[in-house]
Amino acid sequence: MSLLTVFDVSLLGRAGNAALECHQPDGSRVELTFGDLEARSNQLSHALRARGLARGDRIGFFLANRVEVIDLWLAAVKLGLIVVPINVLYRERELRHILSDAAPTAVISSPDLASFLPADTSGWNVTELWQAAASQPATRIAVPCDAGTPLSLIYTSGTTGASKGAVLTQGNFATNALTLVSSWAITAADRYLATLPLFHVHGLANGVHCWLISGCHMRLHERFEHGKAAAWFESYQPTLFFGVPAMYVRLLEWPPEQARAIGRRLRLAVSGSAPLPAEVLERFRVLYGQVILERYGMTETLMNIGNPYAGERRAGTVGLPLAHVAVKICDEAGATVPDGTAGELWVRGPNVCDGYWRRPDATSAAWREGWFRTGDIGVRAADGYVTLQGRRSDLIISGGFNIYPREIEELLLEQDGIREAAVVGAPDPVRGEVPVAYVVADAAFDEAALRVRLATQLASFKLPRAFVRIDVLPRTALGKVQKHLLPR
Ligand code: MLC
Ligand code: AMP
Repeated sequence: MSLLTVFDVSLLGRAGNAALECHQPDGSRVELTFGDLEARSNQLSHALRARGLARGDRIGFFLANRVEVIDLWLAAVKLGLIVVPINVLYRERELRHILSDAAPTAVISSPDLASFLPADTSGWNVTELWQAAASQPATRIAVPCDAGTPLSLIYTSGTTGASKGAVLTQGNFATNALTLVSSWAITAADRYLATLPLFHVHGLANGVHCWLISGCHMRLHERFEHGKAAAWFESYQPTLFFGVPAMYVRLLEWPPEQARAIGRRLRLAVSGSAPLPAEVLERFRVLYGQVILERYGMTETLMNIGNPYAGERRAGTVGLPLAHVAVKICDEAGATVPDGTAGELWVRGPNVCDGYWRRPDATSAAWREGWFRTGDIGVRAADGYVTLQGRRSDLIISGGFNIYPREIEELLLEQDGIREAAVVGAPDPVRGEVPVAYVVADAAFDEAALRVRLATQLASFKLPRAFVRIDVLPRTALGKVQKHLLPR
């Protein structure tokens, strides 16, 4: 079964139903039915074909949330293309790496973002491409695809510092969303407020796919803006919201009467991508009258474990394995540990990606006898609830965006005046963690100039919030930096 078959229940079966509302970057308001989305993506399929794209080709998008991202996704499903979503906050260094690794035929972008792409990128202007599509026929082209057809290369930071493309198939996306729609009782009557970025799996694989499969209504915003979010809840009256913990922390700022009114309309609020502090869950429950459902996933596996919809949503835990996922918790040697003992989570199921794009070494390091090693450390209670306790690597998660210290450390070491560098996560009340750099630097070190330089190279969420100068990094006898000994 291809992904299109399950989308067709909405694209064809609910063609006349209102599907999507959003504001475009030029301020214009768009309202579309599922039939409109079908026609638009058909026209785009013809336009992409006319530009030479065929099954298996990669096509990147470097765009903020807007309706064209949806059109592109649907056209790719129909043509068997492989979409490469690119975080709009990425800058030169990150962009260069992804583009050289994925080698997309082109990257679709808007003028404001296109200027950040390396000069040798084959960039397609979003407005021009959609203008060309508007004169194409609205008849469907559907290339035969099945669950094994790759649909997306999504870059996820690796412990090596350079990110790797997880090869996600049509079957991965279908399995993930079909399970979530049934597990979370999502129906065509729901109203989903979408503020998560569409270039990551939380907004894309969960948000967009649950919407298309259930046939509910979606309001899409360019991004979450904490000053406006509560007003959006009031005007749209969603029944469904997916967010990262930083968004829920922001929503706690809202006055109690308004929060309570929003909470009465809300049927389900889901949190993931970073740990949700138990205290935030409790404060949200008191204010909004809703118990947030926390779930756990990854780019490579989509969703793995979640608290139950009908059952105890236990604060501080990520709940129980989802219906299609096998989970085991292992020691370093790969043996299953008893309940109550911490170990690494290994997962297996039709949700797990095919491997890393053109990285057989990284793929064989991450998979063991059909199990994917998540790198997350967790413990299972006797009744099956899983609590995450951290990671094997020193990943920092800031506002739901992942940061691998090694990538920043490598860049710092290339700078004049820096002899040694170590980057760690410091606690932050809203974003969970923020990166802080410890540097051993000589007299040539100029922090202000360095900040300006780094901003052109790295996404803003990766820029160290502080540079702490120290005389020497604490190291083991073997020379490994002991980050836990750095002053915080
Ligand atoms: C943040 N910024 C964005 C942006 N999100 N810019 C453009 N588009 C976005 N989507 C920039 C802002 O411009 C600002 O830049 C800085 O980030 C901080 O923004 P803020 O609004 O002041 O911060 P805050 O209120 O803390 O909110 C940040 C946030 C953002 C929660 C909106 O962190 C966010 O959207 N996080 C979602 C990440 C996500 O989707 N993760 C899923 C990964 S998948 P400047 O220059 O002023 O600093 C995964 C698997 C799984 O992990 O299990 O889901
Ligand atoms: P990414 O590589 O961006 O897909 O991020 C995946 C990582 O986010 C996982 O490996 C976890 O470390 C983390 N993560 C996702 N959901 C949760 C959660 N509910 N609690 C804690 N960490 C989470």
